[in-house]
Order: sequence, then C-alpha cells, then structure tokens
Amino acid sequence: MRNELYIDGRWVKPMNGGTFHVINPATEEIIHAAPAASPEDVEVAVAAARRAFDKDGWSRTSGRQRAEYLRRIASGIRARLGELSRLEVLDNGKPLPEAEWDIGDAAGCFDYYADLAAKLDNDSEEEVLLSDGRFLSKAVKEPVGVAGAIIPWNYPLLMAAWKVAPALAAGCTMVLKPAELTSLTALELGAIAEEAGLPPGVLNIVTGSGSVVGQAIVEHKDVDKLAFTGSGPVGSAIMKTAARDIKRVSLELGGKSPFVVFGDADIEEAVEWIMFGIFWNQGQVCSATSRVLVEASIYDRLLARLVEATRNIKIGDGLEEGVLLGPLVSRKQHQQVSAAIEAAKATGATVACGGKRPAGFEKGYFLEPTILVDVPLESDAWREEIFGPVVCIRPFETEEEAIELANDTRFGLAAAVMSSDDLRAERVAKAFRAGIVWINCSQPTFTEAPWGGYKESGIGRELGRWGLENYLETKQITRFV
Ligand code: TAP
Repeated sequence: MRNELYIDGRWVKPMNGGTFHVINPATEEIIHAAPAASPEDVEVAVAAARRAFDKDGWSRTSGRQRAEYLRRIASGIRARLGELSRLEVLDNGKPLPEAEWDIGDAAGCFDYYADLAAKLDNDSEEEVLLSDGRFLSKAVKEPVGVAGAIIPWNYPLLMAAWKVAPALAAGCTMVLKPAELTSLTALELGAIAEEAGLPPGVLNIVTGSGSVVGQAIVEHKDVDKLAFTGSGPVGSAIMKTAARDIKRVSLELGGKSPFVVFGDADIEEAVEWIMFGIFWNQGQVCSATSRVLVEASIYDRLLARLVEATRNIKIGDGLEEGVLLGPLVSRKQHQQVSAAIEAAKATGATVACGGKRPAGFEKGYFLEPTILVDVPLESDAWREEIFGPVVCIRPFETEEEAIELANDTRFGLAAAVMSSDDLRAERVAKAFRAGIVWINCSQPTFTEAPWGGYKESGIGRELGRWGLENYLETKQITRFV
C-alpha cells in the first residue's frame, strides 16, 4: 500500500505531509495511512500534465505508439490481478470474485482503447471540394488537452480505467483523483503506468478529499476537460464551476432504474437477474435496477421466490469463500442506507425481507439484502437513489402503466424489461427514457457499448467509440486551391 502521490512520473510525498486513514469495511480496522494531496500538489500535477501535452509531445505521438503503452498497462494489470483484487476487497468490501471480474475488465478496457488509438492513425477523413469548387476541406480529430478525472468508490480501478484508457488513447494527458474511500488500486495504476514506461506527466494520480483535491482540479485553468462519476449534487457543482472557463464536461451520475417483468417471463430467470441487478456490489451501482415492476398475474409467485432466494444470500467478509454480499463501503454509507429503509417504513412501506444489520455481525458495515413492498410512489424510497442492497417491488396491470411508472423519475440511466414476447420487449425498450436498456437481463456491461444517462443521470457517454469522442476535438482544415 503506497503512501506517495504519482506526479510527473515520480513518487512524491504530499507537500503538506497530509495523510488519511484507509478502513477495511468488513472489520472497521484502519489498514493504512494514504497520502492526502494539497492544492499545491494538484498545481504541480496539472503543470506536469500540461507540459507532457504541449511540449513533450504526447499529443503528437501516433495512435500506434499510444496503443503500445496502453497494451503494456493492460498486461501490467493482468499480471497483478490477484494482488489488485485483494486490495480492492480490503478497500471497498466487495466479494473477491467480483473484484477479480472488475480488475479483468479494467485490463480489457486498456486493450480495447489501445485498438481504437491505433485506428485513429487511419481515421483521416477525405478532403471534400466545397460548393464553389475553390476550397478543399477536411475534418480531423485532435485530443482535447489536459483532462481531470474524478471517480467514485464503487468500482475503484474499473472507473479509473474507463477514464484513463480513452483519454490516453485520444492523446490527452490526465490528472486522476480517486475517491478517498478507495484510493489503493488507483495508486497501483500509477506503478503499472511507470513500469509500462509511460512518459512523465502523461498520467498523474493525486489522492485526497473531493473538497480539497477534487475542487482544485475542477477549478484549475489549465485543465481543459473534466470527466466525473459520482453523485448528482457534486456533478452539478462541477458543471457550474466548469462553466466559468467553458471546460468540456462529461458526467455519469446516479439512477433509480426500473426493471419491468411481464407475466410471460420465466420466473426463475427473472429472480436471478433481479438479484444480480440489485445485490451485485452490495447495490452500490449507479445503474442498479432498484425499482422492480412485476405484472400482477405473477407478482405473488415472483415475490415469494425473490424473498426466498434473497434470504439465502451468503453475507460476509469479501475475502471469505462463497460470500455473495460484502459490507457497504463506509460507516456513512451504512447509516444512509439504513436511514433510507427506516424512512421508507415510516411512509408505509413493508419490509418483505432484510432491512437490518445481519445477526452475528457486530463489526463491519454489513446490511441484509432488503426487499421493500407497498412503497408509496411519492416516497423517497421509490424516487431517490438509495445506493445499497435495497429493492422496491410493486405490481402493475398493463404495459402502458408499466412504462409510465418506469419513466416517472428524474433519472434516466438504465432500465430493463423481461418478456418472452420479443416484439413487446423491443417496444418497451424503445419507450424507456434511459441511456442503457437491457432486454431479458440486467447489468451486463461491455467495453464496446455506450454507457451514460438521459435526464439527471448525466451528460455524455463513456465506453465504446463514444468514450473516445469525450477526449477529442474536431477541427476543420480548409484550403484555397
Ligand atoms: P460523491 O461525493 O459525488 O463522490 C464522488 C467523487 O467526487 C469522489 O472522488 C469525491 O471525493 C469527489 N468529490 C466530492 N466532492 C467534490 C467536489 N466538491 N469537487 C470535486 N470532487 C468532489 O459521492 P459520495 O459521497 O462518495 O457518495 C454519495 C452518493 O453518491 C451515494 O450514496 C450515491 O447515491 C452516489 N454515488 C453515485 C455513484 C455513481 S457511479 N453514479 C458513485 C458513488 C456514489 P471524496 O469522496 O474523496 O471526498
């Protein structure tokens, strides 16, 4: 576990000597004192990123050269999959197999953007003769500049990969700030980049709090683009500050995603996908399908099966064999999610299962997987993101009613539908006002497919070629002939 920041290709202590405690959420033990950067450290990091972009020529390297570095980073991550996965569990609490899955995906993300970087070299557009026949014009793509990335704690290394890989592929340089709650694997990414021979200043990693380190990045005049994943209020504040000097902004924010199950769906399959959709990563997932709408004809049977299966989920320390649900990430998150369940009960909702600290767990931020029924449509439990293993479930009568209920939210990140009628599933998928829609499944995420939200769930798309566009400008070059 590292106690230095990665700035300009070197490991440096924070200038003010600051540290913060890293706590294992399964044991509540302090396991490390991580480096807390100051605004002065951010200043040095941004200057290094600026120099690497403008003077050292990262922006002018060929896509193929950048691809080479990205592939080496991917290999470095894979070579340390076991170690990085364990660190992620200690820091975040998630079960080890989930952490291994995330780390493998992070490596895959670097490989994917290596391919796209290499393709950029052959991406030059044909010159076209403009209307009066005396001008030739073409459009070229160029990197935006210095990017600042601020990421959350739910997928620590994976969220870093989603931002670092496309930014570097495009030819941008970056200053990355992981969440204070989960900084360990992001710092390891610095070590992997160093081993990959990435030129100094191309990737800088500064750890510390959002209000100090994050804010300093957001306010910095030499940062051209901000990429943020996290809560709506912080995303909104970032956008406001960024507006001052017209920084480019992409935001991946929260959701309250619906999962519509029709009466012709297979109940067992539906239960499996619902559980995957809401309990994976302890429900701390922006796209978690946290509102389940079930056609009245199968509602009682599906609910009974869901309750039974949920009661069988093995809870425990993420390093323990067979555990499917670890602790929440922090005491604060545990308090917030527990308070949301209590508030739901006060509005008339009924706890069908879960709802409290599991028996036998005195330490650790553990919470039972929870199913809420009879949740009033106007209550916070139905409308606001809980970001924990809590699902609200209710019956519906008609397709129109299901769509109306599904779309009645200020969020629009994800939505899912299950039906054996393909035409109906397609119709409902198109009717959802959400950026990500799953048919007959929930949550599978692919590096090749666009990721992002409608409405208050964000701006822009990550992943796929859309993720690369976030870090590119388009320039027209026109000549007089
Ligand atoms: P946020 O406060 O939004 O944290 C996300 C990131 O932003 C962290 O790196 C955080 O730093 C940083 N940050 C905080 N304030 C900032 C500021 N003023 N300027 C720049 N950066 C700043 O989320 P949270 O407090 O961890 O979680 C709160 C709620 O947000 C959760 O309950 C959940 O509803 C939602 N959330 C959503 C997502 C996704 S993926 N959409 C992810 C996490 C949380 P520090 O944490 O280090 O201070």
